[in-house]
Amino acid sequence: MAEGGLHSRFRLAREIAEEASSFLLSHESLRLSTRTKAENDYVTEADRAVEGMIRQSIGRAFPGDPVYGEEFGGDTGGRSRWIIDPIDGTVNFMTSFPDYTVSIAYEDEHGLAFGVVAVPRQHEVFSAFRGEGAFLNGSQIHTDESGDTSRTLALLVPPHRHHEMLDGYIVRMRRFYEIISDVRSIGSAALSLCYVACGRASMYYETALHIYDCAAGIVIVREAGGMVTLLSDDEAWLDIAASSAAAHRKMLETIDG
Ligand code: 2AM
Ligand code: CA
Repeated sequence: MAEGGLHSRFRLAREIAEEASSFLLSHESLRLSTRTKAENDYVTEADRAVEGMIRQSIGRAFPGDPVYGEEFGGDTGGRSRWIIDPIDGTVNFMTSFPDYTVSIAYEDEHGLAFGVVAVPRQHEVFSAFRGEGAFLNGSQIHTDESGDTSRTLALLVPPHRHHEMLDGYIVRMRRFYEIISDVRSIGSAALSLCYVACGRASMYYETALHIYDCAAGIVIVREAGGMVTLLSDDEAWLDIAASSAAAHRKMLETIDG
């Protein structure tokens, strides 16, 4: 696709993310309409409503574009597709914890082309287009490349849906304490990636994610100067390590032990 076509999709993605953000802020009461999809895996009326809105807007502007989303599935591996998560951090939304996001990405034959992550409660929108840098509310952002991780945060999220994997993760988590100041666990993969992108944390490590949780955030980290390694390549089970470029080797060594 010509760059013009991609840029108009990027513009649309930013508009949609803002609309979805306003909708979620004014419909937070929908958090009470929760259903359980699987153990520790929930969906609210808001997840479905927002995915419907996003699909409608894409369909109106670009009929025929394949869309892959968490709630309604769709195209999983074509050459070009939208990858959307209407609410990343559903448990946060459900419990009124403020860290939930709307995540919209686009992938073409060269890989991930752009990503937009809106954070309704913080009135923040992160976005990045391949080769053009990463932005937070219009200002360019960069990873923390100071190289000294001892005063920075690592975002570590134990595998809460796979308790059999907890022990191994906690051993790795213990090693992280040797190289960083402290640990946080946000509960939205998209937001965790954005926090690495803008230097609020220097590392993020989580396992067993889906591509829609992290596609937009991956572009944003890379365009902010950081590095992302996918430690597994199954898009329904992604183990992800993201950090500043300066800290990436140290991070991978810490995971490997
Ligand atoms: P979600 O809120 O869209 O479900 C929190 O650790 C991260 O894990 C969030 O990005 C969350 O996305 C994701 N997550 C929650 N349940 C999941 C599941 N069953 N499979 C994969 N990722 C999930
Ligand atoms: Ca979701």
